[in-house]
Amino acid sequence: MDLLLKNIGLLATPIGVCAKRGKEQSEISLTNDAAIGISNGKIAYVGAEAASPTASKTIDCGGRLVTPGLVDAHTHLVFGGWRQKELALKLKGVPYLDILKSGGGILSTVEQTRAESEENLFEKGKSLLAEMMSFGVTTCEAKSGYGLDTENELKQLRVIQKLAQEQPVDIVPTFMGAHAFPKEYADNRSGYIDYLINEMLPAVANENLAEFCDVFCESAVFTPDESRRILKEARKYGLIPKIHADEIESIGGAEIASEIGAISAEHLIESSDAGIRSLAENAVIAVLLPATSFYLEKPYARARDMVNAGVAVAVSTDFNPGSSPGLNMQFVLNLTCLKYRLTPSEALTAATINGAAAIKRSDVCGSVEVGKKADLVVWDAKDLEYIFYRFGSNLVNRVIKNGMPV
Ligand code: IZC
Ligand code: ZN
Repeated sequence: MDLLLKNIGLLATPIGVCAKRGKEQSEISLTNDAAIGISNGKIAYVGAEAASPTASKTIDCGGRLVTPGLVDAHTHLVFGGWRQKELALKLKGVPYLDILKSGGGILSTVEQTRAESEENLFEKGKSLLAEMMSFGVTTCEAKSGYGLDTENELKQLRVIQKLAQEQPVDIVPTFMGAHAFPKEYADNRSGYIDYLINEMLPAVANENLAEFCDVFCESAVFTPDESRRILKEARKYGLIPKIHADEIESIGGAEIASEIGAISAEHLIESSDAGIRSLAENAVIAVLLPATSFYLEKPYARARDMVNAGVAVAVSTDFNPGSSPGLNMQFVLNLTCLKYRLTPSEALTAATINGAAAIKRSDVCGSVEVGKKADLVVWDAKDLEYIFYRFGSNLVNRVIKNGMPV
């Protein structure tokens, strides 16, 4: 054994390699006085400290809580600039999509991202990932969508690829050319969609730069028909569909996710009862983003109803410069309990194994079990409730990534 974590007061983790739905979402394993053995970056022992193997190095966890590393399954991590100037508009009551309509919002980030070099985007992304990990995240997803032309979408995805290679957080890449209509195509929607399908998608697939394809489905952005068409084409290139659905308006986004067999549907603030039922019936994971509801001052998605209906619920930051300029997953944990009314056990599942399942990584991370990556958080806490109850402080004592103390 390379490393033994001993004197773990409480180990709290979901168990298994699949998304947890319904009652299963609350069924986590709780072990007092535990130890975790690590070999070659993977978990090799989990159990009673008394029976633990010897190791060349030991970390005394001081009776603290240990959980799996958190999984942030929905981020727009790589972008140029910020959008603090929109705060004044927001305070005047200008809606998020009206800012986009007037050429700001996502389009302002597109301008700043196009103007930025690959090197600068890489350095910025690297420092943001270090901050994310300091809050307990060991795996995340990252979307393109601030290039909106072939050259700049590829640039963003190459930055994501290089970040995945050169810093410790595991990153899963998503192509999101369908994030907005670029100004060159403001009056030619079908022209942009043809360009996306005929040029961008093949280029992304050719360089193997993405695993998923996502679309911002809203009546004012990509309509349900346009979203369906793009995601079906993406599938032909092996990209798995994801969809930003029913964030601002209830337009049947959840139903489209079900119909096309998306792995996950994101936001779902305005989803209908029928939409929720369809997610459960088709085993689509709901990736809910409470920090976006907080920041846009919108209602919170019906997470409680979703869990009760048998939908696997994951939670993520939606980190982006417009609607969620925060990357602290611990704040998301607080909101998951307080606003979504999930219990700490359900919320832990949402932020670990269910997030991992939404990005096809639940076989390698998202729980503390022999054979999985040794991605762990040692918390400055003695019990699970504490990390959901406290807010505003960073409660991470130490992060272990691939068996290495960070
Ligand atoms: O930059 O505003 N919702 N896309 C969909 C975003 C938010 C990101 C942004
Ligand atoms: Zn998003």
